[in-house]
Amino acid sequence: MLAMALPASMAIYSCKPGKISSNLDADAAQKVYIAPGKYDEVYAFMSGGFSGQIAAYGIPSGRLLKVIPVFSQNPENGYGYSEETKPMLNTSHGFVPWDDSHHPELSKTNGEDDGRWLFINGNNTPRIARVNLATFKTDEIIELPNIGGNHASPFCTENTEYVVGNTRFSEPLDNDNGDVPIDSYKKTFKGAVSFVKVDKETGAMNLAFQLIVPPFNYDLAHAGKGISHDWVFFTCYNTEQAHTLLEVNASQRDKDFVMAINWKKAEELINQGKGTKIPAKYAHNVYSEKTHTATSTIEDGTQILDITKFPGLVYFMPCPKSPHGVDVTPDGENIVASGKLAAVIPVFSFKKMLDAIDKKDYDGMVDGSIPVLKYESVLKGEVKKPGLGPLHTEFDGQGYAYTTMFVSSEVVKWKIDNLEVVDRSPAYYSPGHLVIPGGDSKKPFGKYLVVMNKITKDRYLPTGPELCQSAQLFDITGNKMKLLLDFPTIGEPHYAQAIPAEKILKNQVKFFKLEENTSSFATKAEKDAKVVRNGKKVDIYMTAIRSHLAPDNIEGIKVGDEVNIHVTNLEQDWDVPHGFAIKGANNAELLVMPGETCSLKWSPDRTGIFPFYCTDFCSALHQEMQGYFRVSSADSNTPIKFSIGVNPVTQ
Ligand code: K7E
Ligand code: CUA
Repeated sequence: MLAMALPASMAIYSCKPGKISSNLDADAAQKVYIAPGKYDEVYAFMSGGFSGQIAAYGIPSGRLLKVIPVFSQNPENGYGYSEETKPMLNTSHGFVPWDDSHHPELSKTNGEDDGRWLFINGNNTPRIARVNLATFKTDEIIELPNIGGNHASPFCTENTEYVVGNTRFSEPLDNDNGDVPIDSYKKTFKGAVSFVKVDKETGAMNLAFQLIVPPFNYDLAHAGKGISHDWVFFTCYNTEQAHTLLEVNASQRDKDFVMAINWKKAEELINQGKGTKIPAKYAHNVYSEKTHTATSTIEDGTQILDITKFPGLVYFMPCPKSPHGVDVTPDGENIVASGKLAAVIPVFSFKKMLDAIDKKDYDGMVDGSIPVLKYESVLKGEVKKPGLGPLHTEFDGQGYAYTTMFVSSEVVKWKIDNLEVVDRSPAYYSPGHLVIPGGDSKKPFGKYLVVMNKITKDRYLPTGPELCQSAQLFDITGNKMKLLLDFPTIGEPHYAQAIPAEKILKNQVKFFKLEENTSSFATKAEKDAKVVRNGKKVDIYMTAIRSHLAPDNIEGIKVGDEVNIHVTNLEQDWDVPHGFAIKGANNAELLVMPGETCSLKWSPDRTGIFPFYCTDFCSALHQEMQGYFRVSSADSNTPIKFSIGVNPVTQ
């Protein structure tokens, strides 16, 4: 959540609790009503914030469709608990089963959302994840070295050539001696911008290079498009370079910066061999749909470019008052940066920026060599009196921009060509990000706007000390925004992406083909189910199909064994997962998709009979889908024995 130091007079909400939603559309109920059995028009993917996950919603209904586990263990389906998925959460710090995810970003082709992948940042232990939207599974996570707080991340260039990220907390580079006095900040701390290359066909990521930048706090980013294709823009605050009480010390300067990076130029320099290779350790985790298994590799080394050594790579544009969001209009010409403490919204012109660069229209240098362009020279204009606390802006493709006002709790619609405010609507309460389908792309779909609020107050039935975070859906087809719906969200959503459903629907994987399952622990037919002891290690090759687990009677396991149960779901049909859980296992369940193999590690600590069962109500005889382990003492002679269907009850 954003916390800000504000003069007392500003620290008020314009919308008092209990205020009636006067902007409510008279036909709101009809507009959000999706008849039973009908699909929503749009998918919205909202970050889970401190939940570390992504939630997929149907819009306009606001129905929660799925929580996609990304950075946090998810006992609901065993993500991060199964042997196959644990490597996804590996980092250079070891297993990190949680993160703080803020900015989902859809992959783009020609500047348009293509519905293939969804990237998202891990803010705490810097990582970028890639979710496959054909399976709604996290396929890849790459750690980013040399940074602290991967907040300004991940944002795609126009054809997803790169996803970029920048550091929120500057710090010494990993390989420098980091054991330095904190007050040596200005000398020893650095920022680093990561460029992660994305393979066009597979989506596979790799850390191509990093730019070493001044030790500011980098907050958000968006890449250019169209005429600004070659550029990416970051906001920075704390250009004061404070390292304590930032609330006060990072709000000293009247203007901070938007940092413009010519990524094409950076790429050229790297291709010309101008990069410097430095040691850096980071995890790169990849999940395979064929083996149904993730592998984690610790990579070593990255290439850097020190921006002070390469003129023309980076420029700073002054931006009022601790800017937060930076958003680029669909045509790529205007760059909108929102200063959290500013009373105006500055809109920069890309053409003017190029012009100012040509004319060397500078207003000083950062670090003696990186030009600061003159504010007046790069400014298209300011949106006047937009409200208080502008944070984020999206576009409808009809010539309008929509900006959230955190402090005055409203969404403001303004016209891009003349920068005039044309409508405003209260938001309940304190909106952070907002999303319009395609709203940060070259071709917004428009129609809906979802604003994600930080404070719920009185909008829902209370739920103890913590109230749920809240999203609000607006109809933006008319001149006036119309409020349609409130709906609660998981965690704290920051950014979201929304996309017409058809772009996702057509790629859906319904089940995994059993014949393509190359897991070394797969059991492709029930007759091949078996139990294998190897010293203290026991591997159980189990199958699941409606409505039994095979084998279902297993004996000969001993206290102190390491038991790995590999369950293959033999179903070849949509929507028939089987679950697997064991009494007392210090672990979550498995939820095994059709055609998939998942493994649960279990170390029984006492003798006895341990039931296991399928947790997903899969058929009329689901309650019969169960079995027993017999666990004997460590020194017993109980032989390994497994069966299904022998010793009938009539015996
Ligand atoms: Cu919440 Cu994008 Cu992390 Cu703004 S950020 S609100
Ligand atoms: Cu399988 Cu219940």
